[in-house]
Formats: sequence, structure tokens, C-alpha cells
Amino acid sequence: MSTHTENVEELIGIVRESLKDKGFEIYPFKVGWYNALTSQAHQLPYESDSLAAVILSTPSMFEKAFVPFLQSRACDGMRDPIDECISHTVSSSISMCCPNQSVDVMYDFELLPSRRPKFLAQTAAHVAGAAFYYRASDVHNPPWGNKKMFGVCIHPRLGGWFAIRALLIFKDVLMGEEFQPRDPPDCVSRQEERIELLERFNFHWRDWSYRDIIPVEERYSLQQKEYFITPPAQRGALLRQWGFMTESDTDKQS
Ligand code: B12
Repeated sequence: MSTHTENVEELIGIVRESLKDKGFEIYPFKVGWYNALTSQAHQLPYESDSLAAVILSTPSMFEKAFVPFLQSRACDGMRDPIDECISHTVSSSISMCCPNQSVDVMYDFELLPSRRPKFLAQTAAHVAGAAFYYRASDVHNPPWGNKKMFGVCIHPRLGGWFAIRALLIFKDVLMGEEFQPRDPPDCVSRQEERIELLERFNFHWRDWSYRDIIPVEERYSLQQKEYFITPPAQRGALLRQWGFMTESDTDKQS
């Protein structure tokens, strides 16, 4: 089945509206745009024209989705609470908005049996036009010799204050030629700034300064920062201290 761009805008628009209230953004793209950049080992096993969409969490996800999720006591305490909240929110939104579509959903934390991630979140965010993926190869004459430098995506309004959470594949929606890629805004265009960005992300990521490489509209709240600064094994105790979970909920976490 081939779907026209207007219908896709409509389809993505419905999901976008439902996720917006929870602090998420969604950006559509074509599987072929992603597969054209990635190596064989990272290809998405779908038709090139299939519609895909990447979902980002913005700073308000914590207050709009995570806190209500904990309060609703839907959290089973078996998995990472953020991962659980995100899969709960995304899957409910998809089943509510696209009941007649066959949609595969993959999360950033999921691995294939080969131990590779199910999808490369940063490449997806770049090809969808959501956030430019700055890699070492975007710097002329990089000063780091042979050192492996991890790349980082920067969002035009949120800088580094977001995460790339999920990928949707609408298996039956095949896009025509009229659906064209949109370049992500190149908001760190100067070479010295790109060097600074990659150094902050690789050598000082714990101070979070890479997130402020450009002026931003929103940042994580103090409570959200405290949560993410806390090592994962101690987050259950923190949630209990905040009154969100009981002893028995957190005992279930490893
Ligand atoms: C494994 C992993 C790690 C590993 C290894 C990192 C790495 N990049 O390999 C470790 C544990 C070190 C790590 C650390 C961190 N990580 Co990490 N990590 C991941 C994870 C799960 C997979 C990344 C991966 O395996 N990449 C594999 C390599 C091969 O991919 P690649 O280098 O991008 O290569 C591909 C591209 O270059 C592409 N390509 C080729 N040509 C071209 C051309 C263009 C134009 C484009 C766009 C692409 C492209 O093809 C290549 C593959 O064939 C992702 C989530 C996900 N599912 O993607 C998060 C992720 C990359 N991590 C993230 C973060 C924030 C961090 C940390 C700050 C910790 C944290 N969570 O707060 C630290 C910072 C790094 C550091 N200084 O240590 C964020 C980055 C967000 C952003 N703004 O970019 C991600 C996306 C998670 C998320 N949910 O948002 N991480």
C-alpha cells in the first residue's frame, strides 16, 4: 500500500498531538534514508520506502509522563522505571492513535541477539531532521589523533537536553518520491564549537555542559537532574524517599 505525504502528515500529526502532552516529540523519515548511511550490521530490515518515525523525550517528559506514571502506580518495579514509563506511554499512544496500523516499536535500550542496539538513535534523529548528529568526521583536522570520539546530537531548541527514546516502523505505509528528507538544523556550525562539543561530550559528559553548547529553551528540572545523577542502582531508594514507590516495589528491582 502506498500512502501520500498528506496522509502521513495526518497520521504522524495524531501521534504527535497525543505524545506532546507527555513531553515527547516525533519526526518521520523513510527507512531507506537511514539504511543509506549505516553499515550492513546496522541496517533496519524493512523496505526502503517504509515510513519510520523517531521519538524524543524533552525536559518536560519527567513532570508530564514520569511523575504521573509513578503516581498511578503502573510501574511494576521490575525494569528501569524510566524505560518502563516510556514503553508504557509510547505503546498506549500508538494503540490509541493507530489502531489499524501494523507498527513495530523499538526502544533505545533494546539490544539484538548480536548485542548491537536495535537502532542507532543518533543516525535516526539526524535523518529525520530532528537533531544534527555531530561526529568526529564533521571536524576538519581533528586534534585527537586516533582516539575514538563518540558523536552527539544537538537539537536546535533543546541543545543536549533531550534523549532519543524510540523508533516506530509503519510496516504497511510505503512512501512515494514526494516525501523528501529535511536536513536537521546545523546549530553548531563553527569548527572550534564542534571541537568543544565533542570534547565536552567525551571527556566531561558528567558535568552536562555539552547540553548547553547552544542557548536552550528548556532544561531538566532540579528533581530530574537529581534523579539522573543518581546511579541506577540507587534510583529506587530515591523514588521511595520521594514517596513514589513502596519498599515492596523497589525490592523487585535488581
Ligand atoms: C552503546 C552506547 C553507549 C556506549 C558507547 C557509545 C557509542 N557511541 O558507541 C557508552 C557506554 C560509552 C555510552 C556512553 C554515553 N552515552 Co550512550 N548510547 C549507546 C547506545 C545504546 C548505542 C550507540 C552505539 O552502539 N552506536 C554504534 C556506533 C557504531 O554508531 P555510530 O558511531 O553512530 O556509527 C554509525 C553512524 O556513524 C552512521 N553513519 C555513517 N555515516 C553517516 C553519515 C551521517 C550524516 C550520519 C547522520 C550517520 C552516519 O553509521 C554508523 C554505523 O554503521 C545509544 C542509544 C542507541 N540505541 O543508539 C546511546 C546514546 C548514544 N548515548 C547517549 C548518551 C547521552 C550517553 C552518555 C552521556 C551517558 C548518558 N546516557 O547520559 C555517555 C556519553 C559518552 C561518553 N563520554 O562516554 C545518548 C546520546 C544523545 C545525543 N544527544 O546524542 C544516546 C543516543 C541514548 C539516548 N537515549 O539518547 N553510550
